[in-house]
Amino acid sequence: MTRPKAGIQAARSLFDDLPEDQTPEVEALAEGATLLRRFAAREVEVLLNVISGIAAVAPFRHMVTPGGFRMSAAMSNCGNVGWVSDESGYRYSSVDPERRLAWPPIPPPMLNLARGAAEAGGFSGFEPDSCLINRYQPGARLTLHQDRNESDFSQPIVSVSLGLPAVFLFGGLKRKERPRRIRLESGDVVVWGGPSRLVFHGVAPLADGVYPLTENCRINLTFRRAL
Ligand code: MD3
Ligand code: FE
Repeated sequence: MTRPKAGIQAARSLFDDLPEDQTPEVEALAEGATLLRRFAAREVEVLLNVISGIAAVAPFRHMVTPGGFRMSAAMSNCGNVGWVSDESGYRYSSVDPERRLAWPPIPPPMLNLARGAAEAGGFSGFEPDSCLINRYQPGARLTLHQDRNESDFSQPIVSVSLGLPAVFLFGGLKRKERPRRIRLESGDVVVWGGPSRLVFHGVAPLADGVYPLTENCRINLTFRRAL
């Protein structure tokens, strides 16, 4: 009775020393929305390094909503324009208001990832001009909202999760629709386009945890064609 179990345990201990499974997997979430599990798993470390480089130029900051609330996620941007928020509203700006300088360009490893993911999600020719970098620490969240500051809703959005896992809230086209909860892990990529482009979405408060390369942070990259 104990022999097969011991055998399974022995086999398991062999796998314990292997790296985690990095096989990508495609999951259709809704019309136009595709979860590419582990699509960026092999690039997590490179991405975190290029993000550090961007943050050294354009530091993470907590923006203020038009309603006057400090956002719990810290943000920075790269690209021709960056998403900014203050008392006067949300908008895209070619100038970082903190530094009064242009945002750093999107580094090639990020741009290539965004193009490849859009293609894999069924959107060819995606050329993002903006990448919002959101940094979540435990307790940080993003309340349900729509992304509608972009000029062309036929363009998809590509999001890349890095670091600690998060529960993503995937709602419908009306705010009152109860959102589905989707766990996103480091290296997961989601492409949002077509009928899913204007769905309400958010991020549940980040749980405590430790991810070796980011300590207690989740970082999300959101690639958009803003202009
Ligand atoms: C679905 N960021 O910055 S990325 C945002 O994890 C934002 O930081 C979240 O929502 C984050 O606006 C979610 C996933 C995402 C981004 C844009 C979408 C999902 C979307 C636009 C339409 C539908
Ligand atoms: Fe959003």
